[in-house]
Amino acid sequence: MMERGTPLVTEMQVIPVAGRDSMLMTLSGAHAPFFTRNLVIIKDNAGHTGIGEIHGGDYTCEALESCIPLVVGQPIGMYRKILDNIHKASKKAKEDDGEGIQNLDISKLKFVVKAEWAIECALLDLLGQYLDLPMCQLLGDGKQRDRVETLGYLFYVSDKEKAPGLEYLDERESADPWFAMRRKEMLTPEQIVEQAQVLHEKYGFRNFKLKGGVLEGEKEMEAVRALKKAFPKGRINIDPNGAWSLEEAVRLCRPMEGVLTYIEDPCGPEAGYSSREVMAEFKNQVKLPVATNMIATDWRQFYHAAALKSVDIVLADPHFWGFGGSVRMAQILNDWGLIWGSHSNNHFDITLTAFAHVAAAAPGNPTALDTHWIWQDGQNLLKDTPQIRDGYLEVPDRPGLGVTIDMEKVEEANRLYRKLDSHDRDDAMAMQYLIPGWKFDSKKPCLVR
Ligand code: GKR
Ligand code: MG
Repeated sequence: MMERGTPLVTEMQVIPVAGRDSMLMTLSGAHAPFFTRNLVIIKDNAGHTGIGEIHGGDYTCEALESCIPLVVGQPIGMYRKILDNIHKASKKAKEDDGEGIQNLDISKLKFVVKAEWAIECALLDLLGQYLDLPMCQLLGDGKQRDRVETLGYLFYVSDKEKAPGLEYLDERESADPWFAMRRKEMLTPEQIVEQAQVLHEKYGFRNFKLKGGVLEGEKEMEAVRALKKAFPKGRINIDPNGAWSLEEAVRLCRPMEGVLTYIEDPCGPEAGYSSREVMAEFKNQVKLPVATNMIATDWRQFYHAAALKSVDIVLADPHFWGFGGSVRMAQILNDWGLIWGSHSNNHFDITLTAFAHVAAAAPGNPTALDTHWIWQDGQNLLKDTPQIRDGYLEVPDRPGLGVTIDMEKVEEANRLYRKLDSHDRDDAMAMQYLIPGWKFDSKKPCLVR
C-alpha cells in the first residue's frame, strides 16, 4: 500500500552561534565585537534537512527549544498548523510591555522578533525540497523575480583602538579593499562616500542607506549630500532610528527633498503622541516618502500606521512578521499603492538567502532590500552563499532555500558563542569606552553627549 502524506519531522536542533562585527555606530550605541544568532536545523524522514536563522540571545534560544515537542513527529505539509500550535502555546513575557521598538530600546527587540519564524523557514525549506520547488514559489503568488535589488548599508564606524579591551577583528592587511576598510574608523562625509564607493566596486550597489542617529543631524545630512553628489542617480536614504524631534526632523529633511529618495524613521514618540501620530504630522510637512521598521512591527501597529497614513514604505522584516506574513504585507501594500521592503540586523548568510526568497515573492516594486551581511561577508555558514552582483542578490533556484549548510562552520560559530560571557546585544558596553558612563537616550545621537 502507498504511504500517504508528507514526510515527518524526525529531529529539530537549536544551535546558538556567534560571529564577528565592526564597531558600527547607531543611536543605541556601538556594536560589540561579537554578535549572536540562533539556528534551527530540522530533519525529516525523507532524508532532507531544513534550516533557519534568527536573532541571537538566550530568550530566543529558550523559546525555540520549548517548541521542539510541537514540531518533532509532525508532517511537514502541516507547517501552518505547527506554527499555529506554537502561537497558541506561547505566552507573552512578563517584561514585554507592548511598547515594541518605537523608541529603539534594543532590549525589547526580542519581543518583536518571533522565534518561530526560524522554524517556519526550516519547514518551508523542507517542503520546497519535498515538492521540488524553490521556497519563493511557496510564498504568496510565487516567484516574481529572479534576483533582488539590494542596498549598500553604510555605517559610521568608530576607532576600535579606543576600546583596547575588546577583540574587534583587524582586516587592514586583507587584499580585498572592502574587507581592508570595514573595521577602520569612518566618521567624516568623505569617509562615508569612500565606503559607498568601495561597496559599489565590490557589490555594484547603486542605492545606499546611511545609519544615522550618531552625529548631529546637520552633520549627517552633509554626508547624505556628499553621497548624492558622488552617486547622482543613486537612491539615498538615512535612518536615524527616530532620534530627531518632529521640529528637528522637518527642519533637517525639508531641504533634502530631491536629495533623499526617502527617509526612514525620522522621528518617534513625543509629548504624549505615539510615533505613528508624530510621523503622520511629519508627512504633512515634508514631501518625502517615509519608511519604517519601528512603528509598524505587527498587524495592530500597522492598522494605526495605515489609518493615520504615517508611512509609505513598510520594512516588513520576516523575523518580525513571519515569512508568510511579510509576503502578505507586500501584497497588501502593493494593492494600496504603498511599498514593501525589509529591515535587517546583523546576520549570517542563511538569513540572507531566506530574505532573498521572501523578496523574490513580494509583488510590485519593492524598495531595495536592507542587509547587514556585507559587514559579515566571509563568515559564511553555507557552502554556497548567494552572491550580490551588480547591486542584486541572486535567488537560489534549487528546491527549498536552495543552499547547503556547512556544519564545520556552524560548529566553529557555536564554539565562539560558548566562549562569550553574555549572549544578548549590548551596544552600551562598547560605547562606554568612547564616552565613559554613556547611557542610551532615544533622543540623542550616540556621539552627542
Ligand atoms: O544593527 O545597529 C543596527 C541597526 O541599527 C539595527 O538595530 C536597526 O534595527 O538596521 C536597523 C534599522 O534599520 O533600524
Ligand atoms: Mg530602520
